[in-house]
Amino acid sequence: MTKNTLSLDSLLELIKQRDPHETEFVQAATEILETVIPFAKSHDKYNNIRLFERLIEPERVIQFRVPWVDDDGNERTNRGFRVQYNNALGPYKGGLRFHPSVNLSILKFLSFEQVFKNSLTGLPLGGGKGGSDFNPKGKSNREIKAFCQSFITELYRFIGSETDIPAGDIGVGSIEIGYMFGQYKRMTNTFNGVLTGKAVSSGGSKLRNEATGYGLVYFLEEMLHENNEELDGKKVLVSGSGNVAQFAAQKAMQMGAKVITMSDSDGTIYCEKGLNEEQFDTIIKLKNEQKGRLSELDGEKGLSFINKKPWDMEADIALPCATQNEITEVGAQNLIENGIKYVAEGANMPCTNEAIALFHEANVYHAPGKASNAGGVSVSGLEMAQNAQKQFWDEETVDKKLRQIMKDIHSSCRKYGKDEDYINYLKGANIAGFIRVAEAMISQGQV
Ligand code: NDP
Ligand code: 2IT
Repeated sequence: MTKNTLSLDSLLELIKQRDPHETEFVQAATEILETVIPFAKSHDKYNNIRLFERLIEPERVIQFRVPWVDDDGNERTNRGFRVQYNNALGPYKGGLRFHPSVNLSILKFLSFEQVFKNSLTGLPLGGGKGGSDFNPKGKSNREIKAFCQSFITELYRFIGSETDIPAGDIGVGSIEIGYMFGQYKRMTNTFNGVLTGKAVSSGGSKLRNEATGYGLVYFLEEMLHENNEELDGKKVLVSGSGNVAQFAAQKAMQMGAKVITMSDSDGTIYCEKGLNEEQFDTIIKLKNEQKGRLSELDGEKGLSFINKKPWDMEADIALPCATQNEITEVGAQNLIENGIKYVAEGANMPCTNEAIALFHEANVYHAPGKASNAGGVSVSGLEMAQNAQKQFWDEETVDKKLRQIMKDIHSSCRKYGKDEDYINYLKGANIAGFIRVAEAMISQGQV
């Protein structure tokens, strides 16, 4: 137990003492608590160390073995996890990540962030995250299916449409969700909204696939409007070339931006004039149909490839859409020197805390993922609503709701993050996200 007074240092000390090796979780907790605790200390209702002790501790962590057989007949074993962080606002909700780097620290950081993100959406969603250290790269379709079926055979007993509703994340898209949903149905003899991100033919929502990337650009549009600027003609750096990156780039291009880069873990593909439709289609085909590497496109159709991240190119806007900590101090410094004005995170925690501090110092507008990438989970929430009502909404209806949610999240960030003529979006998002969760926790007896 910590002392009776609410203190950032003693909470961080408690976290580090309990889980000293969980560096990503410590990073996320520091980023959130540094802004929320000063706010809580000036509001009697929230100035309560015991509330924070509960907020930082996941309600439940589930870890399980995932046995499967590869195409050569070898018995393989991976680790599966689900962190059910906080259900004060609704059933646990958040994605599943399949990537060799997955461990408890990564999933605790993601699920802690998810609690605040889901709160910001205004929807009745608690926060969770799960996944496996399984590496989908280079696996056959049969192997992916076998793995997904085995994974959900273990996880199924802990989830449910009123309990915990997983979705996709890195390495998990509608194909993997489909395999898990099919197996869940067989095991439970139910057809309900236990997973989101399903194909529309299996009860998925229109625009769920596009939602994170589109929502990111809708949020960016709000940031620009705040300064009487437009996306049209702006130079944009996108990192990643998966689900979020593809639809962020597509929407930004539709709105007249020049998307100069996309990337994968080997490096960056670029066209200084901005990708044209043909170049963009080539990238999408390579990634979605051929499962190829961007380096294969070097010298093709006016595209060039470099073996590094996109952050030393000149642009107005950066949209990091790959993974955590992809913008470090050096990357941030390069972006600032090259005149970047806006950074909106499509990925979760793509900027280190040091990088964010540099953006704030340089008055670069920086939107944290928990605000700017909340479009994905928002449309997941809309998918749950459609499933519960046994209805399908058309694309226009979903798009309109998504735009409104992103607009509302921007207003919440502005409300709690505006200092004179600068908006600290991180502070605004953390405080606005905190208030809703704290209110619910307190009213439920802080259990
Ligand atoms: P995908 O698996 O579709 O794509 C991931 C992309 O990021 C790929 O281009 C991948 O390159 C790159 N990448 C992944 N890991 C690394 C790494 N360690 N180093 C460098 N590059 C990497 O995932 P998503 O697009 O769904 O997710 C991207 C980010 O967006 C993640 O941070 C995720 O948490 C976040 N997010 C996703 C949402 C969703 O709805 N899908 C919602 C909100 C946030 P490579 O192929 O070389 O690995
Ligand atoms: O990070 C995220 O918000 C997601 N991966 C989406 C979660 C969801 O439940 O749709």
